[in-house]
Amino acid sequence: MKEEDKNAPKGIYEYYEKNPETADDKVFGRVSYPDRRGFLKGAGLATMAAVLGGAIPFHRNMPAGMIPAAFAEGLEDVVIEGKDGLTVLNDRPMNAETPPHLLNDDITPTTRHFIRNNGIPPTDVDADSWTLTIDGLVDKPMTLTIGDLKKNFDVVEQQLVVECGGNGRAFFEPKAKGNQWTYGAVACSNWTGVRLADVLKAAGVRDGAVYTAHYSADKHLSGKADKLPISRGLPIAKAMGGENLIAFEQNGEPLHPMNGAPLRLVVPGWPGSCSQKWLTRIQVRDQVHDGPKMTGKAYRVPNRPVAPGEKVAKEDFVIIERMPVKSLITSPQTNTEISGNELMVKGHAWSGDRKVDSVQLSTDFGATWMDTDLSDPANEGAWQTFNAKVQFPQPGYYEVWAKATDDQGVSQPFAIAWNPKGYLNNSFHRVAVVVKG
Ligand SMILES: Nc1nc2c(c(=O)[nH]1)N[C@H]1C(S)=C(S)[C@@H](COP(=O)(O)O)O[C@H]1N2
Ligand SMILES: [Mo]
Repeated sequence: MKEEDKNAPKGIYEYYEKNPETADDKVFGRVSYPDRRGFLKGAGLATMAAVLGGAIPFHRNMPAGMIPAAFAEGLEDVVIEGKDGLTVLNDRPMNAETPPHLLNDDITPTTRHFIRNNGIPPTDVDADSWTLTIDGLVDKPMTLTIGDLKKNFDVVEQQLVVECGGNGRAFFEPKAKGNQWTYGAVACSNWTGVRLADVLKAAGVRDGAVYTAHYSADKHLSGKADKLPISRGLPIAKAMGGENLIAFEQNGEPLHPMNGAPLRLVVPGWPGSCSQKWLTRIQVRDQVHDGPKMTGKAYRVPNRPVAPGEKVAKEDFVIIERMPVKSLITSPQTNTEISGNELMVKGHAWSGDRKVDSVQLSTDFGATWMDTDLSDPANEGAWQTFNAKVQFPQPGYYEVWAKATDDQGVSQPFAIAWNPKGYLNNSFHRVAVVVKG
């Protein structure tokens, strides 16, 4: 076996084969969540039942470690409790995205918020005893419970976009390694929490602070306690922006276990990886953070445009900061057939930490563009919603294309700006529509 293969993440089959008794614990993580019983609950059987979408009446007859036929049929049959209609891209770690037409709501329901895990989520999460430590280059290091956060700081509610830096990777040619996200590693839920900036101010950030470092309770895929799956951070200036939350509620309820329960960062407009889930510690550092997935080529792009397939030296990669201007058509679903010659088109647009000025649609492969009605964002960091009625001159095959332009005059490109790791694909979203006579 080549070195590369040995270290590749294991899929479900391989894992069950090797270690059947503990496989579903390892694959899905055990979660005990006091006020939301029913999610992957702890015992292997309950975990399995939750993933299969129902209790298993004849479970006593199941050989230990048998892979249910539902999995054998493929990942599309994996049901994640509390999620609805997501496409599972990887089972270990769990990664699942949302088809565009299920993102039609202005506020993304928790059931449709994508899941991007780098490791194994924590088990036995107890929101009441969970603590967050702020330390490093601060005057007053502190350890706070979620109760302390609620009591000592302004509690705010914000609609915030979380988008994975690798959203759209599936369309890179040559292919980039990693989860093959198409369109749906993005969501805009309503988050409740306290401002990261307020907490950092209370701790007293000292002169010389450069970057934050975020730590969490999920485990590395290897199971080794001294290895972290991911620990990212933010430049101090971004961390002190009022838009970032330390969140304990998602759409008015405790966070979904796969979205970081009981506590996470939500950093709108920057790669989703900045929004550390299962947050336990924020350290203030006097240098750019160098935790796992901060260094090398992770969440980085070349410092100049490169040709598809071009090799780029490691030192020429820079950390991705804001996410680029982008739009998504959420209605109609692609491959819709209509009769008649008109169709309402709806979707969302966002641009890092900027506002979107306009979204235009084309039904003639980009030759002409029409304007849409575009809403203002509900708050800084929320996506905006566009609507327009499009008309088709005669029956046949059409594509509806969407193009957003932000308040700095920057538009989405037609083609992907290729980079080795497949980040930041903000090319036009295209949906197919067939008009029947
Ligand atoms: N602790 C922890 N935080 C994490 C991750 C992770 O694997 N572990 N994944 C990050 C990445 S890459 C993304 S895109 C977002 C996704 O958030 P979601 O799973 O709630 O959609 O979480 C980020 N926070
Ligand atoms: Mo991500």
